[in-house]
Amino acid sequence: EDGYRLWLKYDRLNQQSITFTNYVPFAQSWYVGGHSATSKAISDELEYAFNGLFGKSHRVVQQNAKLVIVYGADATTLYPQHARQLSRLNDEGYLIKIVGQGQKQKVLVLANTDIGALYGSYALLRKIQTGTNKAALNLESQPQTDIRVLNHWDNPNRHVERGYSGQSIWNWHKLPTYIDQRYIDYARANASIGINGTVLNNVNANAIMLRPDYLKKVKALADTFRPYGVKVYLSVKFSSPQLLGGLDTSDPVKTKVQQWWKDKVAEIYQEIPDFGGFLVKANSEGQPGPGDYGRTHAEGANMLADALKPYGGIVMWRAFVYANEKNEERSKQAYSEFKPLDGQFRDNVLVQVKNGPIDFQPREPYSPLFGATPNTPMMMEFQITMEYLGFSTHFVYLGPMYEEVLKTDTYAKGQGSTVGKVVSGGVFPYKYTGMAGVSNIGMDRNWTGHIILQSNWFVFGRMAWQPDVSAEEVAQDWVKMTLSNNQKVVDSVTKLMMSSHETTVNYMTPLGLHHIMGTGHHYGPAPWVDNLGRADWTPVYYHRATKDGIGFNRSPSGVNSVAQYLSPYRELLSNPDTTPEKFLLWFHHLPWDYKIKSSGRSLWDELAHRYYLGVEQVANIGEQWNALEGLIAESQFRQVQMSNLIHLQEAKWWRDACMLYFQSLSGKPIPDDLAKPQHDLKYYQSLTFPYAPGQGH
Ligand code: BDP
Repeated sequence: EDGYRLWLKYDRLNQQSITFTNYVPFAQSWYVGGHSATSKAISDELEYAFNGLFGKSHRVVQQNAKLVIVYGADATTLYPQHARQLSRLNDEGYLIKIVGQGQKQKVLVLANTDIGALYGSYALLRKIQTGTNKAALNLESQPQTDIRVLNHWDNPNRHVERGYSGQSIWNWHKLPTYIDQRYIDYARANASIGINGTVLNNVNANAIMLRPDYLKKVKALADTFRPYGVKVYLSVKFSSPQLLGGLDTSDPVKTKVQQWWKDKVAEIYQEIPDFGGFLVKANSEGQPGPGDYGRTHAEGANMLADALKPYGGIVMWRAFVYANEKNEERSKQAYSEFKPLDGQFRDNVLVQVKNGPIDFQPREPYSPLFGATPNTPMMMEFQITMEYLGFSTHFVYLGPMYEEVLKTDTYAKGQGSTVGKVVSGGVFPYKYTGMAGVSNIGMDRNWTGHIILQSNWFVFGRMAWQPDVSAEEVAQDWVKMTLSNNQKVVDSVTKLMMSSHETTVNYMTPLGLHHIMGTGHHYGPAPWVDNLGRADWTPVYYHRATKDGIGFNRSPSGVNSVAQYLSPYRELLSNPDTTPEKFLLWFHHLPWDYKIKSSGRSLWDELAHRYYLGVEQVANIGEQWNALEGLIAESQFRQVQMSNLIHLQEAKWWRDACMLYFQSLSGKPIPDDLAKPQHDLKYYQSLTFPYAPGQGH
């Protein structure tokens, strides 16, 4: 076991176990209806899974089957008693039913389409893998968002921007002829958690992807993924008409530019009839866009939307912008730019916005764009790759972070208008809804560079399907499927996972600090950096620490970004005494001796306390993990154990560098009971990492 199989391990169950005896009849006689490629994919998966789990697998005719998986007309004719329930489900939903008694007992997986049946089959396998009581097999599920996509920041040369798990899994050189087994396993893994799309290339897009020879390669991937319900999308460069088409402009209102896109889109659909659409990063961090011609984001997005519309394609237009003419404070800019455009986008455009208003920090308040646009679907963009969270050596489960964001109330239509509901169309009736996750996948044997980080891919899929699913429940499933069903392992690892995000925030950016990491590569702490191309790239801009205090005043007496939130959240955030402590220094600049409500400590002491606590918590992860030796497969165990050692070193580095730096401003002592930093500030400031992974466009 080296992690390659992810959560689809299907290792042999103990013959004495209840799970084995409960489910073995199904492995001995199962049937899958239909003749599509997806129906074959279901059969292949069952064959593989049942042989693994039970050591046997027999496909039989429908009449003799104890497990029947059917969809569409087959489902409603064979089981008319469930037709009503089925008709209430969408195309991707499924029902799992246990019917009859004793020898006559059957399990039914019913759906409207083959893809629904595929999702239902994976759900059933998950129930078996996690040892679910057979009596509990009565499920009805359908995705709450339409577009559930991974965003790969992968370049054509196989470098992955912000990737920490090796090269890109797309071997453009050998495509379209060579179909790596990894592509199929990738599709299986995604289908098993409900991910139904993939944007193959980096948002800092290379126009080459739209060249005819590359489209053939894209087609080969699309053909490979199709049986698994995974659609292919591309990131496009807005200046492609010039770069590829030789036009003298890419101005979206020019007919020749519009025609170029129409022709290109027609060419794509010729190859890939179910192509998903485009993802666009425009007028952001140097990328071209409609703003280059004085046009709005809506004008740019609509031009592409018009080209895609006849084929059912969509545009995901990113709201990650921070260079507006008003030169506003960075956290305010996306809202300022996009809120006024609400209602101006075509109905096949979604605006894709990062979860927080700055940039994937270890913790951010939600972006106020969620809840602000009744007429424009806001699509969630989470980062799964660990750009700001320790690359691929820190033990961090992101479920609780995603959950925190999705459960926050925007009050857009009164109480209960959570971000998750906005995203899934439950607050405003969006035509399309979606969630994107910036992928953490690479060529590393274990896919994500760290076994535990596989769980972030897993939880992203589960939360995109069901934004209100509990992070803890998902963690448990993942541990059981990936590591072990042993109760001690499940309890212990789930517990570590559930507190791991808070732990990381403690030793990196406690109390609402943000953007204090190393320049460019974002590896390690560098809160002292004050001289970059833009002030709003520097850590000092964000923490604003001086001898008097620390934090960014975004309250009404400062830059007033709180005004972008709705009441009563806005008022809550306006006052340090009512601001959740986790966001204190995000919204307020406070004196070092400001008294922290929850602890009674001074702000300085609280900061110290959290940095030190974070390191203790990381040490605890290592100890708890070591206690599981022998209960987890050797290779998985060692991989995590080795990463834990690096994790602890780096947590100490974060703590010591930040403490010394902030101390140089506050002049306050590190409390006596806390260990003194290993080195002096100069030492930490002198560290350089020219070859840190993941940087560069
Ligand atoms: C930042 C990353 C940069 C990405 C950018 C984006 O540092 O590599 O290109 O986000 O999302 O966090 O476009």
